[in-house]
Amino acid sequence: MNKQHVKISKFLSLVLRHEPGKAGVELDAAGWVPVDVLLHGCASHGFPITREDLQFVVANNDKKRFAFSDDGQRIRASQGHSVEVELAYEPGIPPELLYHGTAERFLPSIQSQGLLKGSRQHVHLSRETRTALAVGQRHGKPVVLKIRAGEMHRAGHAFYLSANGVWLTEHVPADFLEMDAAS
Ligand code: HQG
Repeated sequence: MNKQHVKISKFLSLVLRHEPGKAGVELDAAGWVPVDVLLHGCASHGFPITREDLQFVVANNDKKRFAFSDDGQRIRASQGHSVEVELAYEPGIPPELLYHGTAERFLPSIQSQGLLKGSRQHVHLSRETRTALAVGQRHGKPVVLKIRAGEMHRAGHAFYLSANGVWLTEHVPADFLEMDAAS
């Protein structure tokens, strides 16, 4: 992706996850918006995107953040929303261990409350420590937490795998967390 593609990807994240009004569009209950409506809305809000660029960004986005519907007529973000959406992923069985990257300064609060979804719809967990580390770095001095996801699932917590490979859950109680991912 070139610089322009990254700019488009960031704008799409804003519109499709957080503030659809920035492009004058509305998401349906599952987070979808018709592609034509989106392109028209972006253009009329000072951010014109060609259909080719949109297709390129969806296909080549580093985290595959966006997906077209099967008929190609609609688009949505696969996860990461702060607006309320019902993504309708099937509950799944997570790997025994998952990881979450955060900043060191959040640890005391995480230790007492567990992982909270904050402004998003879910807590986001990664299969790999490398991804978790990169996520944590965005917030400050990174720390990678290990989540005993298999145990958590057996204790009745639902997990969902997003279309782009992120594991989602409502809340991770502190009991299932290990502060030192290397241990
Ligand atoms: C922290 C990226 C204090 C949490 C990534 C995180 C991800 C607490 C921050 C996606 C806490 C929320 C989401 C507690 C959690 N006390 N802090 N009890 N519980 N936190 O950005 O997971 O590149 O909403 O650890 O790949 O960092 O945008 O969540 O540090 O999948 O596609 O509160 O964003 O994807 O921050 O990132 P965020 P996140 P994209």
